[in-house]
Amino acid sequence: MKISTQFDAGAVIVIDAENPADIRLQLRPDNASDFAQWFYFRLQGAAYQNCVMHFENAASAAYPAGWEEYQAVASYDRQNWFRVPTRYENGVLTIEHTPLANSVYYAYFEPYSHEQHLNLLGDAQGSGLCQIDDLGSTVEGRDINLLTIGNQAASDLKVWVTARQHPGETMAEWFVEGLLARLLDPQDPTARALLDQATFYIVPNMNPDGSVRGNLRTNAAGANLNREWQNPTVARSPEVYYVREKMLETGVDLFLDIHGDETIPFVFVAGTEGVPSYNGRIAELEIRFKNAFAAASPDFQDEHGYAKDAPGQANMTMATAWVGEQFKCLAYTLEMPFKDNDNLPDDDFGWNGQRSLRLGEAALSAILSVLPQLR
Ligand code: GEM
Ligand code: ZN
Repeated sequence: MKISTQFDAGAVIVIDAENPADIRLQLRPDNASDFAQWFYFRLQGAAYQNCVMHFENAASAAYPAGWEEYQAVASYDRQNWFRVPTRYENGVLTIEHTPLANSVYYAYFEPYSHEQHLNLLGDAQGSGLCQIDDLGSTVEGRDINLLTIGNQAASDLKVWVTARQHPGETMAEWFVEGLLARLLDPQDPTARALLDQATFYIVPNMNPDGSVRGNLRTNAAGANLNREWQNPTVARSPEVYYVREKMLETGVDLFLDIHGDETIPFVFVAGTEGVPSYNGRIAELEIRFKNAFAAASPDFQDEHGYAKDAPGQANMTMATAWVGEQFKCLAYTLEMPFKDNDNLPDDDFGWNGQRSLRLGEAALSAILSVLPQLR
């Protein structure tokens, strides 16, 4: 029996893997920080054996409450992923599964590889409606790519979407894949109406270094990018630095920052109620956006989510707060669950890449609903 991780986003510590009935593992922290929760590994040589995999340090995960009611995902081909029996007891996360083949993968959530990312860029450019620009290089020298879709007319509204500041939140890039596919569909009336009035600036992966490394939350320098927006630096957070510079060049009329949440089993948004300039205009836009989003997707809801920030108490180092304040615009953090969406549960798959992709498609309807009121 063998456990391996030498592939894109592979991450686990093996303590002992001799006995299939007692495989001892640990969560591996991000490469330059203490955040730990993401795991992704390959198990070989255990076909038809009842495998019991214990993560002995699960209680020290970044979000231990993320293990409550959580089920890990598994795949034989890395394309079709399904949930497997998982329990969290006495600080130990245990996956119990009998593989039906000699090679099987287990992960925290459905991965989105760097090859998929590069293919996403190529497919978008191939549409003839999308321009790829390089904004700069990450800490480890990977490209930070911006996709620009639209006529870039001076009068155009500017809609910005960033995703995967936190690399382990792979649902964010699945979401962008869905949003892009619909936006680039010349037969889609919502997409056509949007591109008549707006130019879209989309960064499908803010953190490619952390993604390849199998980090949960930080870039290769150990920076949590969603805490770098007030004072990014090229040395520690070039990913934020270069995107922020481009935003200051283009302006922003609407901003969505796409994330995943380890604990809350729902799809929800978090706005800018805590930034100094928050006012009735933005509050009205938020209501309009959420109503349209709920009409476009039963997977979206506004009952469960983060506690509202008190007036003036927003954390201004976060993307949504900084962008909302800097540009006095509608700005949302959009969260999808690592677990499942409890108002539309799917026992076989939970929340997954395809549901994230469909939500990205639906988000365009919500964006269209507020476009006329953005300025
Ligand atoms: C959050 S995203 C911002 C949370 N916003 C409010 N208003 N509480 C983070 O960055 O910690 C969660 C995530 O990473 O998805
Ligand atoms: Zn996040």
